[in-house]
Amino acid sequence: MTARLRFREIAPVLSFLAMVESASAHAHLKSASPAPDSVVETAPQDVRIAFSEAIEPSLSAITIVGPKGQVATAGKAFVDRAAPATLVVKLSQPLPPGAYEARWRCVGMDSHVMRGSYHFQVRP
Ligand SMILES: [Cu+2]
Repeated sequence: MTARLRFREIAPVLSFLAMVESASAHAHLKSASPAPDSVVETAPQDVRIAFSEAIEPSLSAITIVGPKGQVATAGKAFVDRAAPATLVVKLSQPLPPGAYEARWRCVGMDSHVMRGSYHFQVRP
């Protein structure tokens, strides 16, 4: 049997495995407060991101970066006691008006590291 034939035989198996892998859920952002691309009137006290599944707190993080590139978060993000899929981070002070970027990283049950970011604005 040639190597080529052998590959033909296993190719369907490989593509099936690839499908299973992509169909298995990584933890991803489901919703957030402030919401992505939102404009808020009142400066938030914290930022909360709800993921699609429970996450590993020690390997997950949220950083809020302000208009001048300053980090606006106080301390490490933690998992909400009442919601194991929600990561919360406190802000160091009520956010001054401006545009903010929320950068997040999380590790779900399948141990994949997922990252993303979104923007929101605090209105003057
Ligand atoms: Cu995954």
